[in-house]
Amino acid sequence: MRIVLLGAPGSGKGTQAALMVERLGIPHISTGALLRNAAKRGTELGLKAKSIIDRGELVPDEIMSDMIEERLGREDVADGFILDGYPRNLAQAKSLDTMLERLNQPTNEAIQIDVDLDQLVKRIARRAKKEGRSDDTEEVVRNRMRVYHEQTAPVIDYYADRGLLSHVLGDGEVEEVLERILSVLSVNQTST
Ligand code: B4P
Repeated sequence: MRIVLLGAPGSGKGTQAALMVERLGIPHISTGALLRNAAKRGTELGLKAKSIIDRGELVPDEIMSDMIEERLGREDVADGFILDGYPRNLAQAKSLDTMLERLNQPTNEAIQIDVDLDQLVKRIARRAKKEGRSDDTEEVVRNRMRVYHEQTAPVIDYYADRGLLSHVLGDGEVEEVLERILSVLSVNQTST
C-alpha cells in the first residue's frame, strides 16, 4: 500500500504514521524528520534546510525531490510506504507522480487529516514546551500555517481529482484517529 498523509502542521501526520507502521508493516517516510536529521548531522544540505525550516518556509523542490527519490529507491519500500510531509505543493505532487510511475508504483491512497485551527495551535504550543523544536515558536507557526494554506492545501484537490482522497477527522484520542484511518484503508482494525 502506498499512502500519502496530508494535513496542516500539528494535524498528527507524524504521530499517526508512526502507529500505522506497526499495523501495516510498511516504512514511514517523513521529509520533516529527514531534514531535521540532516541538520543534526550538520551536512551542507541540512544546515541550508535548517535556516529555511526555522523561518517556516518550504525547502526548495529540487532538494526535496532528490531526497525523496533517493529514499524511494531503497529496497524497504518494495511493499509500500507511508509518506508524511511530501508532497507539500503542486509541483512536488506532480514530481512524485512522475517518480512513482517510473517505478511502476503509483499512490493508492491519500488521507487528509482534518483538525480545526484552535486545536492545531494548542498541540503545537504543547509540543514547543516538550520538545523545543525551533520551528514551533508562535511567529514561525503562524508562517507555517500561511504556507500550508497557500501552497499545500491545493494538493488536497489534486488527489481528490484523481479519486484517491479520503478525509479523516483528526480530533480525539490518538488511537481513535488511527482506527478511523485504518477503516478508510479497509485494514482489519482488531487491536493487537
Ligand atoms: P514536518 O516535520 O512535516 O512538521 P509538521 O507539519 O508540524 O508535522 P508533524 O508530523 O511534526 O506533527 P504532527 O502533526 O504529527 O515539517 C517541518 C518543516 O520541514 C516544514 O515546515 C518545512 O519547512 C520542512 N519540510 C518538510 N517537508 C517538506 C517538503 N516536502 N517540502 C519543503 N519543505 C518541507 O503532531 C503535532 C503535535 O500534535 C505532536 O506534538 C503530537 O504529539 C500532537 N498530537 C498528534 N495527534 C494528537 C491527538 N490526536 N491529540 C492530541 N495531540 C496530538
